[in-house]
Formats: sequence, structure tokens, C-alpha cells
Amino acid sequence: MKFNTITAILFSIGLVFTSCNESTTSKNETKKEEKKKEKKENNYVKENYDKKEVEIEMRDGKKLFTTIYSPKDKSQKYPIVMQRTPYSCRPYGEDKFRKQIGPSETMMKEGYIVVYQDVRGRWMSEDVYDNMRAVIPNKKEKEIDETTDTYDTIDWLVNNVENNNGKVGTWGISYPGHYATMSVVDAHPALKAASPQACIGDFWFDDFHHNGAYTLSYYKVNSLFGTPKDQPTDTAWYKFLDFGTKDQYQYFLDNTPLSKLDENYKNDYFWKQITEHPNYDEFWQKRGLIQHLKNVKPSVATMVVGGWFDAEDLYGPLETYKNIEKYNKDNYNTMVFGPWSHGDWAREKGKSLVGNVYFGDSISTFYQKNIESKFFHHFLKGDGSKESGLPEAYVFDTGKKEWKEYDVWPPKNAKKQTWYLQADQKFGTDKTSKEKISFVSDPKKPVPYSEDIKTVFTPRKYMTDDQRFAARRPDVLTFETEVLEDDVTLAGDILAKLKVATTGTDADWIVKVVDIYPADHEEHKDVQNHLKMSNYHQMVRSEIMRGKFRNDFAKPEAFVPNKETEVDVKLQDVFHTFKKGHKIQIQIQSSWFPLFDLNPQTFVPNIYKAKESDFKKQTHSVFTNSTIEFTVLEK
Ligand code: PG9
Repeated sequence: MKFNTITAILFSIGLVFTSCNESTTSKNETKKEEKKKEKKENNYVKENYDKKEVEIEMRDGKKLFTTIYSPKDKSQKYPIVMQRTPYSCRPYGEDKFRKQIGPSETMMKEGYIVVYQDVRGRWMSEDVYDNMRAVIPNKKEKEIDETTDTYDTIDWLVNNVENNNGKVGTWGISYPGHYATMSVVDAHPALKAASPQACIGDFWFDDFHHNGAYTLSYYKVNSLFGTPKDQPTDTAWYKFLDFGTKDQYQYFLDNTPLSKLDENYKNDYFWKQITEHPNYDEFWQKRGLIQHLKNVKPSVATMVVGGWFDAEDLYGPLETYKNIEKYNKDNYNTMVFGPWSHGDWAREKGKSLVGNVYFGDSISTFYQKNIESKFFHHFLKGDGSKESGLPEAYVFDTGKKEWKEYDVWPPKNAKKQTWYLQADQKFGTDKTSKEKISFVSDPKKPVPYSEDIKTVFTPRKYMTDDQRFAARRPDVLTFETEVLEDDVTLAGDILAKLKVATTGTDADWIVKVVDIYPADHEEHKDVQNHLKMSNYHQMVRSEIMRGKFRNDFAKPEAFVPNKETEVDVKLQDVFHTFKKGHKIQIQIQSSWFPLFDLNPQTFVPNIYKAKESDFKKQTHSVFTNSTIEFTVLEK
């Protein structure tokens, strides 16, 4: 081997070695750079904000623990954005900082005074907690509720926090969203902008119940809201149950009737309230917030945010937006609904997925930068006029996978259309002959709400899950269109007007609206291994109606066995295009387990006290003159 060859080889090895060496060095450099950048990011709040912790006295003398982050930069005055929460202002201690503060990183870096407050009775605040504390109309001087606590807090902040510009905004997701809605009721004059997001409207329709059925999949989180505490604390005073199994379906089947579950929550005051109020009685009704949205001051701009696939709070944001719109004609009130599950818009994971369904990239960042931060800037730093540059409805079509802007919701050209459950289990706009289709509903083998075997903290993924596992069960009725020859866009709510019968005296009725993809639909790598997007039966919207409440949520009524009976099931708004080549399928079933508790199918005054013997296999029937009223976007 000639010298020059050896040299060449040595040289190339040397190059490789050097380049390896160099690449190792550069990799280390990059790693070091990344670490330095990450540390800087993590310290952004500490380096750019001062933190203060105060106890603000309410009109009844109780003190609420409040954390205030103020920009170190004093070259300008800043508005205040506040979140009131039952989930704590952690970390406690003026020397401990959150990694991020405010609604988004965009707003954190833009500069706001950011305030967090433990609501009354939670964490470091005094007094006793009351879930969904009722608004007290016509309060006497020292009477309190969440509206007065918010008013008193804002009053203290604008008069005591240095360098504030006298304007306040509120925001929050879920329960904090509920408290953001509370801020607009009898609002403080300094409140100029409120963004209730995935905001709880009413625990009879959000979270813990859907139309009277108990959200059994929430059982695990009950202790978060019902464990008593008698003084302020900076550490969690509640514990979550360990079911001793990952198979939640089996656990709850083995623990039916619900009375078997009392043992775990002997001292839990919220479990007591739930099980002692099985109907929509005064206890639940007075805690509903939607009824109090009739006099929102025009000085408060509202932007209600939600996710079309939010399993926890969908009723709340939709009813909050619609009622502010209906009763406060002069107000600036807008809505933003994206392809998100609960609270996804506050988190950026790059790819926007809900379960197996991919909607696009960086959709949350788009929302934070172009919608949310623009809203708060306009009303807290800008001229606050109605010309915010944002639309009335900023909504994402979850079928076409694109944003749309409308000046009204539902859009002007969205019209009600009646579709029929047809003979031969078809579905379409023509009425056909009346057929009775029956199935056996067995409480010992309820229809699973998901194929997944896992223990959920609160349900989420089922909202877009594949429904073929259910469609192929004999106790799930399916009605489907032919392959669509043109797009069909639903933009608004859905009302299923079922004609049913049962051999029993009570029954649940679940309606699902499903988008069936074509067999040749493209695949993507984020699909669960056992699934394919080919012929995927995507859940678009679903809802349960506990039949005993069909006429009145406060006054349950038994079914007369075998008598044809109307049961209306209201499904929350959607914005979804069923594309040409897809099919629309309706699924109807009478159990959805353990998403919701089992209906014994025997009428009893209180299902939480039902006996094993009340749970009976029954035959249910659906008549094909049942209708589904869609809100269809006309061309
Ligand atoms: N609405 C959500 C929730 C409430 C109660 C129990 C579990 C979840 C939330 O505040 O996140």
C-alpha cells in the first residue's frame, strides 16, 4: 500500500476523528447552549418580575391569599391580569417563582402585572370552601359570594399595587374560568376584559353530571373538592384514591351499585352533596352561573374560549357566550373555539392532536399570539374600542381543519335541518316508514365508552376516539348515510328527538354523531397501534340523557313499560365539515361505562341508593321516525 494511500486513509480517519471530535465538541457546545437557554427561560419570571404575597381582607373580614408578580421594568404602567383559582397560587414563598405566569408566554414577555388568588376556603385563603358557591342576588352589606370577593380583590389591587394603569383583566381555564365569569357579575369598574375559558357553567351539565347522569369517571377527583380542611395550608390536604387496578371498567362494574363507593368518601362533604341531591333541585339550581349573566356591564369586554373536543366543560363556555350575547346586546362579547380538548390552547406541543386525530401544527401558539394576547392588549393597553380587529366568532372547522371567522354564531347561513333515522338503519333527510328496532341492554355488560384499559383522572380522549368497537356491538344501534357526494358542514347545536320504548321503567339514551372516514384515508404515525385511519369512525359529538329527566330535570318520571315515549337529547355545538367521500353515522345506546354511572333501568327515587336487585336487563327500542335536528351551513 503506497504511502500516499496510507496518508489518505490516516487523513480521512483523522478528518473523521477530528470531525467526530469536532462534532462531539460542537454537540457539547450545543448542549451547553441549550442548557443555558433553558435555564434562562426557566428563570425568566425571576429575572423580569418581582413577587409579593399579600392577604387581602374581604368585606366580611376573611383574608384571601394573593400573589402578585410585577414587572421589574418601571418605565411604564402595567394593567393587571388576574386568575382566581381553587388549585393554588403555588409555589408559595416570595423567593419561589413559577416558570411561566399569565395566560401565555407571549403576554408574560409583553409585560403585565399578573395576580393569582386562592379562592375562599382553598389553600392559603381563609374560610370554608363551597363548590360552585351560589351567587346571592340582592346581597345585604356584609353578605359575600365569589362576585363580592372578586370586587373587593380588584378594588384592593388597583388602589395598592404600585405602577398599575388602573385596568384589570381576568382569565382562567375550567374552574378558574368559572371564577373569571364570576368577575363579570356586578363587575368592579376597573374590570375591562374577562376571558372565561372552558368555564364551568353548571355542575348539572358540566363535569360531574351530564343531564342528570353522574360522571362516574370523575369519581377519583372527588376528594379534591370534598375533603374538609379547617385552616389555610400550603400543602395538599386531600388524597386521591388508588383503585388497586388499572382497569376502571372492571373496578366500577364490581362496585355497582354506587352505594358500594360510599365507603371511600365517608367524610367527603362533596360526595354527600352529590349523593343526597340526585335531581336538579335547589341545591344545584342556585349554583348555576348562567342565570346571572343578564346584566353584564358594557364596560367589560368578554372573550369566551373553548375546545370543540373538551370532555369536561363544553356546556359552560357555550352557554356563557350565548347568554352574555342574548342578554347584553351592547357588549363586546366574542367566542373562540378551536380543535382542542380541555385547556389545550394554553399548552403548545407542536402537533395539535386530540387522541388519534391530528389537526395541524402550533395551533395553540397561533391562538395565543394572534387572538388571546391581542384581546387583552386592546382592552387593557389599547383604546378599548369595539374595533379590536378580532371577529365575533373565531372558530375552527374540525373537518376541514381550518380557522373561520364569523360575525355571528351560529353563522347567518346556518339553518336548522331535520334528518331522519330511517328503515334499514340508514340516516338521511327523507322520512321513511316507521320501524321499531330493539336491543337488549344488560347492566352486567354495559357498552364501554372507550377501548382503552386505563384509569383516567378526568376523561378526555374519547371525544374524538374511533367508535368502531361500539358500532359492532348488538346493543349499539347505528344509522348511517350513503357516502356523501358533497361536503356537509354542521355549525351549531344538535337536537336528537328520539321516539323510544323500554320494557323497564328508566333508561339512559346516548346519542353519538360520528364521521366515518373513507377506506383510503391517509394514515399518520400518531395513531394508536391497533388502529388505522382507514374507515376511522371519529366521534364528533356525543351526549347522554337520563330518561327519567326527559320532561323536567327537577321532577324525574318513570317510563311506562313498552309505551312509545319522546326523549330529547341536546348535543352541544359543533363546527365540523363531513367531507365528500365520508359518511355521517348516528349511534344510539343505553350505557356509556364507566364514563357515566349505570342506570338500573328500574325507576328509583335516588340511583345513588339503588339496590343490586334494581339493576335489570331490559329491552329498549328506537322508532325510525326519530329525528336529528342539525344546524347546517348552507352554501
Ligand atoms: N372543570 C374541571 C374539573 C372540575 C371538577 C373536577 C374535575 C375537573 C377543572 O376545573 O379542571
